[in-house]
Amino acid sequence: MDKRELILNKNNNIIILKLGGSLLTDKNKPFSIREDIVKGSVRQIVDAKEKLILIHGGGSFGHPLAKKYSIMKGIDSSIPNQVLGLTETHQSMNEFNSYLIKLFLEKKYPVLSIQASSIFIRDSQEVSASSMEVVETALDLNILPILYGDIILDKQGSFSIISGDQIILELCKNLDRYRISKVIFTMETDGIYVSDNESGEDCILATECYSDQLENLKLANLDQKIDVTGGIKGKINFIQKICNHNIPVQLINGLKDEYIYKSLKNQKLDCTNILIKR
Ligand code: IP8
Repeated sequence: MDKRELILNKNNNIIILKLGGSLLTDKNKPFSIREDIVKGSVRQIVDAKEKLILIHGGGSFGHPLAKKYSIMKGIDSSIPNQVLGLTETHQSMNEFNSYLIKLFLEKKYPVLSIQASSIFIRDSQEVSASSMEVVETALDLNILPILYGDIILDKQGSFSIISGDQIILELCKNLDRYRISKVIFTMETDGIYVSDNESGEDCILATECYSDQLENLKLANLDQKIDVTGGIKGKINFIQKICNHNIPVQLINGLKDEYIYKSLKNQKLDCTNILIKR
């Protein structure tokens, strides 16, 4: 039996954990890290010792620059220095990611930063993944792969942004040798809030919901900060697509005591669970 077969025979379940950019940074203040929250999140991941892939969002390192240069709209020669702005956006995300990577390494926890802009390319509306081998081989070696919202180039010679949520969806579609047991979105709220016609309450937490009910949820109106990749409505759209791969999704509050740890350990939480009908 070769090494690869041995690995395949082992338990190959993994979790995908997303740490939202608005949780980790102050989205209203460019380039500001919420250090205590980031450090607390890293510690909980290290303590949990679960096999996972970590994804983080852009927060104040990605969205303000992406907005300033209209990166989402693609190449536009009327925007001064747009291509330079594209590369600055990428570099800004790298710097934020390096901060996280260093925290893991200080705890002697093996992590590998994988740049989405190097492994994905867009072709019209579709994202294609050149290879998931790097991610899977890192997992084989018990290395925690870390990916993050980034810029993405496209085959038509333009560019846009690939959000952390889109990266998760691509992993759900393309991972071959690993089975994703759940996707956790860590945010600064308890989950999805809805308005309830029956009780007349206009903001209650949806604690459990089947993926096929997502479409009909009456979302409560919550404040939105700058988010070039779509806010909660965009997130629900991605969640539906993730669930189409039979993967349950959990949305949790990363500000609550040990919630990241507890979620990784499948403990009971006050949060939103999106379930799959079997
Ligand atoms: O915060 C966006 O990633 P997200 C990344 O996951 C950039 O939407 C560069 C704006």
